[in-house]
Amino acid sequence: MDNTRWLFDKSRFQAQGFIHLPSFVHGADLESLQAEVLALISSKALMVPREGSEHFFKKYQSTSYCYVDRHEHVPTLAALINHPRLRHIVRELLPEEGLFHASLVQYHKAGEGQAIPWHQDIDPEVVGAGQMFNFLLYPFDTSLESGALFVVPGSHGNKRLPAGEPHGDLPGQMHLCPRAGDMVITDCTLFHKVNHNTSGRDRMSINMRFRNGALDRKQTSVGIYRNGRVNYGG
Ligand SMILES: O=C(O)CCC(=O)C(=O)O
Repeated sequence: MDNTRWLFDKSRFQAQGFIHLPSFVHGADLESLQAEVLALISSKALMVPREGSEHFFKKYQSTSYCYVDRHEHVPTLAALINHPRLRHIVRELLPEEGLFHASLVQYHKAGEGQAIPWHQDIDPEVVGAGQMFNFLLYPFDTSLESGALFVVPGSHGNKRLPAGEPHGDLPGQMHLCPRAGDMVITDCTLFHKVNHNTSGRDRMSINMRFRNGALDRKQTSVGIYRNGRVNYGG
């Protein structure tokens, strides 16, 4: 996985709350990742069951198919979690103790209009910035039509998302269309969303989440949306 185009600029990351690292995975590793992720999403038994979640889909309009902690079924991903280059960034961000928290594959199927509205992965009033991070890896190219990653640079910290329309525009928003093999790292308090997949192509992301080892899992189980907060832990 040698990659000379790779660079992690910590001060830039800390200022804007995210960073886009092109071509983090490429060549044979990318091909394996693609094949393994396609195999994963073809197995409905490995997906988080959707029965009983109709209220959540309707209210929050977060509709992706999710595969949580299935990295043992995706050997290239399991290896990546412990890859020296990735662990180097984790150490830069969490010098005291950076713990692997969870993996999450999200799938927006062609023709279903799936999306993820504005959210913060953790409650910024409880945890704050610099404590938990998403390492998002894109196995295939994304586009504005299949679902761009929208972010508000500098929105990470202790502020909560303003109340409003789940997908409504926010001041300062911008979007990224990561290509196959790109990594986007975000602070979990950053305001971010994925717009609807209106394309004829499937859209997938892989998330490797790391947290400060001093954080208790109870502190990280609440996600913030523009129209409410959700305790994923139950
Ligand atoms: O799929 C993406 O691009 C972003 C996923 C996301 O918002 C998340 O995992 O919190």
